[in-house]
Amino acid sequence: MVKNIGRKLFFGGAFLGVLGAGGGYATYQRRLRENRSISAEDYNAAQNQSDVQGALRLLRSGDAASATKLYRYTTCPWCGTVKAFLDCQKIRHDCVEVEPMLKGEINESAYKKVPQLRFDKADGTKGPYLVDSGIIVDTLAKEFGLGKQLDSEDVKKWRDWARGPLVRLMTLEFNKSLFDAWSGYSYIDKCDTIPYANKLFLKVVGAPVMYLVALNVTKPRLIRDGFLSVTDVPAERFHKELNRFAEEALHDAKTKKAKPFHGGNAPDLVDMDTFGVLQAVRGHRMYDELIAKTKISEWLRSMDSVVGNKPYTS
Ligand SMILES: N[C@@H](CCC(=O)N[C@@H](CS)C(=O)NCC(=O)O)C(=O)O
Repeated sequence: MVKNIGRKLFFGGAFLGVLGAGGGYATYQRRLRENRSISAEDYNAAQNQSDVQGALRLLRSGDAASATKLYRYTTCPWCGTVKAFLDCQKIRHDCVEVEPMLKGEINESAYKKVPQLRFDKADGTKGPYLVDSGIIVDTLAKEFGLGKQLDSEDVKKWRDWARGPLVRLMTLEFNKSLFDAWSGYSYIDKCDTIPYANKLFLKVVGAPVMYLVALNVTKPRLIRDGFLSVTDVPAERFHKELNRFAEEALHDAKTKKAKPFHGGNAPDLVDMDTFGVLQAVRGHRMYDELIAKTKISEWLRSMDSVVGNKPYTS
């Protein structure tokens, strides 16, 4: 009898496990399809361009008639780059937290990735969107007088580094085990707008997917591109890259002295992108570790002060 119940529980559990894994895989494949259904370039091009120009004009003038909204995931590094830009330039905006599993907040958008910057009017009238962090930041940079930086090879080199290998090393460490991937989603517990069932679904299905993607996609790419070797410990390599940033990007080649920001006395697009990427793990044990173990803590403090953040405490 007890043996029978045990067997039923075992087969029942195995059945649910297979069902969960199958459901997770199907959801993942559907997302990939949706995410590829339209490119950011095509989506942006399909917006009413005179509305976009009008919205950018309002933004530049700081006009109260605009209500700029950043649709994002808190833990999305690319969303962080847009937020860092908006904060550094003191551009008034609200953040809308997108629930990462069903993404109901961006339902009406055919483009399914975040960040998305939406230029509504203050009276609630819907405005156009700009999507893709690189496009958003570059467009705003031109509007806000930072366009010349886009021509600098050095700026380009470090921005590519921040948006490429740095993001990947951070993602790998963030999802290094099933447990880590699960706890990486705990930020969502604080989002009152997200129903409990979605939170659970996110952890049960989302965390294993993130773990598998980190292991099978992110890690091999880092190895292929020479940013990780098979024997490297990802956290150590992540810290090594941040120290390289401190030693090379925050160093003036002419005076041979350290400088407060890559941009000199004020942040430039390199500082904004790098800081923005790292904000994806703000409050996570990875952020405390990078403050304790790398040479960028002073720069982080300076960036916090520019963007108007409270001083960081773990
Ligand atoms: N190149 C894009 C990448 C954006 C991206 O991949 N965002 C992730 C979140 S970090 C996303 O929305 N993935 C699709 C999903 O969650 O389904 C950008 O810079 O904005």
